[in-house]
Amino acid sequence: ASFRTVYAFAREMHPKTEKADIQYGTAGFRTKASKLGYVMYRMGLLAVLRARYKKAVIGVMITASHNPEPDNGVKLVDPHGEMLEQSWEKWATKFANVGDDQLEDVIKEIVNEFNIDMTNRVEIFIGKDTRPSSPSLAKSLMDGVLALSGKPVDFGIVTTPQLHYFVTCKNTRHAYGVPTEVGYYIKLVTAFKKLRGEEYNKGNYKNLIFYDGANGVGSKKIKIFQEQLGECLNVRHFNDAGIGTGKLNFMCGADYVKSTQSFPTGVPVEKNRRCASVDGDADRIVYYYVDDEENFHLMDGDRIATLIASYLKELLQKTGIDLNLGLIQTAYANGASTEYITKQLKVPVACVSTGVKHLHHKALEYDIGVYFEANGHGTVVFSQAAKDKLKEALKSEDKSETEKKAIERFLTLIDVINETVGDAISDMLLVETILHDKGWDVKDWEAAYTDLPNKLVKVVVEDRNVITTTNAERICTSPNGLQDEINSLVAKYSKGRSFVRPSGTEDIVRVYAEAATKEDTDRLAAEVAKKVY
Ligand code: NG1
Ligand code: ZN
Repeated sequence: ASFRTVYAFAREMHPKTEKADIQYGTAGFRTKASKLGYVMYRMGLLAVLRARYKKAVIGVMITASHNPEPDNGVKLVDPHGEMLEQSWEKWATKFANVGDDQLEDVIKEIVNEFNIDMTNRVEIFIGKDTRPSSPSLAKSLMDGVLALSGKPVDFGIVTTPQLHYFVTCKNTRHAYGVPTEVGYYIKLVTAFKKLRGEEYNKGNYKNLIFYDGANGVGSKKIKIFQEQLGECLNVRHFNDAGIGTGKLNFMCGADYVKSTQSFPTGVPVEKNRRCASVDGDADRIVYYYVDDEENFHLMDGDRIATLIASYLKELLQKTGIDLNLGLIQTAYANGASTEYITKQLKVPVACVSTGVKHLHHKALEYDIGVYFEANGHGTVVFSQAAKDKLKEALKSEDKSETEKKAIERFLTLIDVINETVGDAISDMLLVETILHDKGWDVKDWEAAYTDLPNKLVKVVVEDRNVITTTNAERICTSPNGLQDEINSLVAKYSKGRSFVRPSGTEDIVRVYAEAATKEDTDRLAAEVAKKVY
């Protein structure tokens, strides 16, 4: 390929407009949409190089998730539907920050380093959220893909997890499913209907959920699910402002509900009604309700994870098959959830650093790995060996009819789950399936354990990177002495726990604290925050 077009295109149509460097972080690049044109062009180039290197389809998602509408962002999706491999993040950063006239040199550098065959024909799958800036950014991205003779395949407006699913399906030659939107709905909806059976209301479970689409792509897509699910799952849908009405994520959506621990606007308050909110690209979900006294109750990612893990454990016991099951959390998981899952459910828990790629990676070590961030991003992954074992057992004559029924249910459950990445709507279908099967309403679900009061504080400092951490970010290794100070503050409070870490997505330090009472929690958070300033 001639790299000359790369420079010409860059200079004429996508010149670098920003002087300041940007960094490919946990969520890819994310900033004001107006600053991203040239970054998109360059990510188009990088995606083609990555695809040629991997000899596979690479995905590119244009979204800024729960950020306000004027923001946008971009993240690359690797061949198996995972986030871009960490060792390539520095290449992404380099591509974004060099001058226009250095682009060709950087391409040559990466081609040499990885011995990339530049004659491969490759496809790049592109998806975008509903932000008004997304179509023009997609155009810049496609120019980058075309400049290196890659083939862009535009899926239009899709959720982040849908794009991950398409990439996985394509690269597994449809073994995971059909790489189209229709294929995605058919897979999930068929499995869900099978699990639900004929009886839609069961015990305390009422077949009605209020759904907050955050005025984003989660609103557009839930409509298609509603059509296909029919009476089977009764979803009443709110916050559907559509494209460009300026309300995306505004006082609604999963991030708003989780971080303010309050009810979103746009959803009518009905006492004891099961509600769920998704975020701006529909990869996160939280549940909540308001009780008779109008108190707000949040069922976050920890709560979803424990529900799923306990259910899978029970079902697994019924199959009579021995598979190992683990739950992956981060330091932000509520201490009460960790205690409940280890002591009562006796499911082993692993703690990893913040960022879905860490959780996903760890989850792959188990036959069944359930992972969730407290903010509602997560899914379940099953090893190929586990799937094979279940399918084999279904044919075996040693298995009883009851066991076979459980195995069949287990296999169907796997099809409701989008294993490629956290998927708000797939997670909702899974939670609804479990609550329905148990005949539970939110209150029964909530009764499992009581969350410890917790608080998350942002601290603005001159350089967030002076704070370094170890042990899944729970201990800080610098600045010197800070951890000792945190230890002595924590020791004053019953059930106290606190840690600090630099954010990977914002220029701040996060302080987390929990303790037995709300007053203690607030005090502990404030005291630790003071040590960070
Ligand atoms: P940072 O900014 O590194 O704390 C935040 C979330 C993560 C994850 C990423 C990516 C918290 C405390 N942190 O990371 O869980 O979702 O954004 O979006 O919620
Ligand atoms: Zn998101």
